[in-house]
Amino acid sequence: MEHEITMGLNAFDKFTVMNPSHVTITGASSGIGRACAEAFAERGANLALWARRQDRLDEVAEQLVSRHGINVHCAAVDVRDRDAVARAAEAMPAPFRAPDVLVNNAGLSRGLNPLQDGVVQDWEEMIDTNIKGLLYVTRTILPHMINRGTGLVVNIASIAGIQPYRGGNVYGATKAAVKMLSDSLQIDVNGTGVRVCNIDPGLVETEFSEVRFHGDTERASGVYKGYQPLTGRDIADCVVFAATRPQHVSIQDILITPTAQASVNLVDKKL
Ligand code: NDP
Ligand code: 8X3
Repeated sequence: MEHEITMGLNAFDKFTVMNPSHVTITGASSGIGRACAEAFAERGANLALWARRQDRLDEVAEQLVSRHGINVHCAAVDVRDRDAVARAAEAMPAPFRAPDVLVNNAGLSRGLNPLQDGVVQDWEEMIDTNIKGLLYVTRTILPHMINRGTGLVVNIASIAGIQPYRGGNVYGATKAAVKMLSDSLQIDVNGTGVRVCNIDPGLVETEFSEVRFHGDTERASGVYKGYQPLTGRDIADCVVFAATRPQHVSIQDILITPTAQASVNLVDKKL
């Protein structure tokens, strides 16, 4: 799992660079999750990939296995379904049940209505996926990491959980919850050897806006016009950075935006 590199003149300078061998990623069929799969595969990690769209996962797996010769285990899992999460975890080859890295990435936004015009079904989908789904997955995998005494849980939250914007209401609330769960988890796992990294991305061009606008691709592409948005790979690089620090280093929190985005509401667009 790890390579030892000895540096400097005394014992305190000795550190261990982590090289994850097993990584479990939720929401790996698209966007940030898929980019994480690619980035870890390039480093030779074996992958467990979860999402609902099995055909997409199979396509990702086929590509990564042929390019990098790694093992990839795919499972069609809806993280909102607690029993399905438990069954999928049970069905995984043993090393993935206690992966070196768990990337809690599966998530979505639905709609951009002010709260007074909100669609309850959309609210429930976001809450069930972004909060409850993340909890189900973490509850299933974390105890195995704790038993082993190492592991990294990466939670993909959002700038939308720190700063509000019009219509972001429930989505932002779910991401504020993710951030609070990351901060709480830091405390709960303290002393176990398990590390937690919360990542708050700004605007990343993925299928996110297409999902938010229920398939309206024209409206979705408008979100990313007039500036250079982040890519899934930009976020994956942060995840890999956190995952490859020596065991004594914990990257607790990363806020990453496009250079054109100063805050959630201020994007320098040249339209
Ligand atoms: P995408 O829509 O491209 O990817 C979302 C992924 O989540 C897909 O793989 C999707 O797979 C999966 N997913 C959604 N619902 C479920 C579910 N119920 N069970 C299992 N998997 C699910 O968007 P992003 O890559 O942008 O989103 C990834 C994460 O990043 C999300 O948590 C999002 O909130 C967050 N984020 C995104 C930002 C952005 O600007 N794009 C900025 C900040 C945070 P499938 O449909 O196959 O199930
Ligand atoms: C996604 C970023 O600003 O589109 O979490 O909500 S934003």
